[in-house]
Amino acid sequence: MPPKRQRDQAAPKPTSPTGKTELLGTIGEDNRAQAGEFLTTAQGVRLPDTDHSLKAGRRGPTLLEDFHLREKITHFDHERIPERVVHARGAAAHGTFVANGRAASVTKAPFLAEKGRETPVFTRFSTVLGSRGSADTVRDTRGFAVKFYTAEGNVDLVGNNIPVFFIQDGIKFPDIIHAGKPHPDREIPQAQTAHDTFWDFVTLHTEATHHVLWAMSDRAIPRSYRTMEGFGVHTFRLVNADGETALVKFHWKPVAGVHSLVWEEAQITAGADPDFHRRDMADGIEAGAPLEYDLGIQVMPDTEDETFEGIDLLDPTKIVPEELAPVQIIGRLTLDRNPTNYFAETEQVAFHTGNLVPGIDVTNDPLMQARLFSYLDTQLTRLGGPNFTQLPVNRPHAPVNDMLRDGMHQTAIHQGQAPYLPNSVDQGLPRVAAEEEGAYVHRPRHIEGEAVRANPVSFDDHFSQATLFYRSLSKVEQVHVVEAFTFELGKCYEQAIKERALSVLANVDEDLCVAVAAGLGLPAPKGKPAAEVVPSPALSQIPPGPGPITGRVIGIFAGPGADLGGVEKLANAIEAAGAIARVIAPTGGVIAKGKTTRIVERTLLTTRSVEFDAVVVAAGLGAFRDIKLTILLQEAFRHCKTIAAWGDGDQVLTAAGIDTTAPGIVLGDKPVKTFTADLIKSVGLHRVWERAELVMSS
Ligand code: HDE
Repeated sequence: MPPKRQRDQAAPKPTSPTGKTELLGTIGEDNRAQAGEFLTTAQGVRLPDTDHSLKAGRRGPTLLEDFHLREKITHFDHERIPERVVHARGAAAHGTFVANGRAASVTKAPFLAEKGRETPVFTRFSTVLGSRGSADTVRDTRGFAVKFYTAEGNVDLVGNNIPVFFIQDGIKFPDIIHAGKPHPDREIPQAQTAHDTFWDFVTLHTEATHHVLWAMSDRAIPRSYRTMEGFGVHTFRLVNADGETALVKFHWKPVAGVHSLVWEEAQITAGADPDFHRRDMADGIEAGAPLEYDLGIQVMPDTEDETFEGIDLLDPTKIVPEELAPVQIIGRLTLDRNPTNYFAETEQVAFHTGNLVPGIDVTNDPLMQARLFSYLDTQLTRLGGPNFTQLPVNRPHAPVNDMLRDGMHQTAIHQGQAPYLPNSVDQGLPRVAAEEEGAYVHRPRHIEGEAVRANPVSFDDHFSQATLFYRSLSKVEQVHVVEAFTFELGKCYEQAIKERALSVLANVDEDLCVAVAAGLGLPAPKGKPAAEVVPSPALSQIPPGPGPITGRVIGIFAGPGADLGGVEKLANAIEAAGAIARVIAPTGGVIAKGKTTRIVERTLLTTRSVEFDAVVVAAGLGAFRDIKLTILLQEAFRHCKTIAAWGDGDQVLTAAGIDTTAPGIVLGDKPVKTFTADLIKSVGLHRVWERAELVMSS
């Protein structure tokens, strides 16, 4: 028990930050929300007017005594906090993690090991390079940070959607980030790697090559957070109830499949809807389509050399192919609630790789070791002091009795007189726990060696897994990689950097190097790429068959005169499949036919093809022509999306120059079952890649 308050002591009343005294209510009645019906000052004084400052006469100067003006402006002046130095742009959701019990053999952490155990989580997705207001769909690595509010204390799995990293040692993090951020003289370009300094660094520093290959692949332009894999990147050490250890890599597998945008679509979206990913997540959750991921682990024996099948598990530029160590699913994450307030939750959440509970331990991966220092440190500046763990989104759901005292923004009112141990004044409390009582006891681990600034020799292999990645992709994905390299290097000004990049690619794959060199108009140098690699099919994103379409968006073009009964039927079928139907019309308002009406959700002016995973033209509009619709359909066609029409809707397609005999065009007289089934199946395949050669490759 915490020490009792002394008889002579009092403390402020237990009010909420907004002056409420009642206990937490049901949802929507949170006592931390603003209180009362009247506008007040921060001190709770009711205000008669907030539009006029207090002046000496109607035309007179403003008076210093206007406490309301000064408080309002002063608070406003300090509304912004420093944005994250990396991962500034992000969006988040609340949810639950449910363990399936299969991890019990490798970890004693109950939130992973106990079958059916439910743990509340907060997950923040992000891009790395852009500022807080930058676009969502830029080519970049995505952050995938999960805070588990476990009964044993908070655990953060601060991962990315790419399983490897640019650097092997955290001491180089400022270098890679400085190189990727906008140039310091003109502060351009924003949120992208298509510029000289990035390519200068990664080509001089070839351990980045594997991550660069992923960054130039479709992985760096996800379709949605719900279609993105996540990875813990580093190897972790799990400890079971018997004290046995295993080396483990964490994977998040999206239930909706792994899908990406195409590059042109990503670029258009950055302008047409810079909030694309956060809107998609929030809309999906609101529409009742939660984001779901299975948490999986690859388990490797904890051997003295910490390698597996010749792969150094301490090297964060290496993966363990899933074919060598299968991903075993240990639970499911469901994100089903949007935050109430962006700043309070998404902006103020503070992750830390050192937030661990018994059963999860770290390894000597030198990248991980630097992170263990960095995350705590950065919050001191970003959140203005050491008490950021007391912010509502960061508070553990386990009792806290930490002896940490005072500091900026202290909101706890600690009792007792002895914030030190050992003490007798407060009855010797709080006491330390034994391992059986849940204490995080560090496993003794043998450490011996000379103090050196050097890497293990095995870290010198910079290319073999880049080759493995490239050769494991399907043809269409390889073409995307070639085009991404050609685009990014084509944006560089320095000839020497382009040439150096080609000499790096020559060591990855000859065909890749030759194709990029051709695009740049430069000779292809010779290198020594690994001759034989065993491809890992798990690295390709092309789905083997149709998958779920949960949360995907299908646009139905239906102006006045359209077959509204059919629209209704189709929209219902789409929604029954877990997807979102949006009606597009030439102008806003409501379209009506007979007794049927339908609200227009998008107009040709407010939308663009990039909003939809498929577009359908309703019957009744055969004669309708509009250049914006033509562009919408042509873009959808070029981006290999499913296009459908029923009745005379096919005339609109033909008029837009769409070859209705091309793959991925679904036609029918009416939106009957077979029509909707074909449409849903085609969207389930994500894209009509058979069309790619016709429309996309340059
Ligand atoms: Fe981070 N990283 N990082 N990082 N990182 C931050 O922490 C850092 C790395 C990742 O949504 C910062 O609170 C160092 C790898 C995510 O709030 C900072 C190194 C991976 C997020 C920081 C790395 C990540 C961050 C900035 C090299 C994937 C966003 C603000 C040793 C496994 C979390 C903050 C969120 C954020 C440091 C490398 C993932 C500065 C020094 C590898 C998802 O502390």
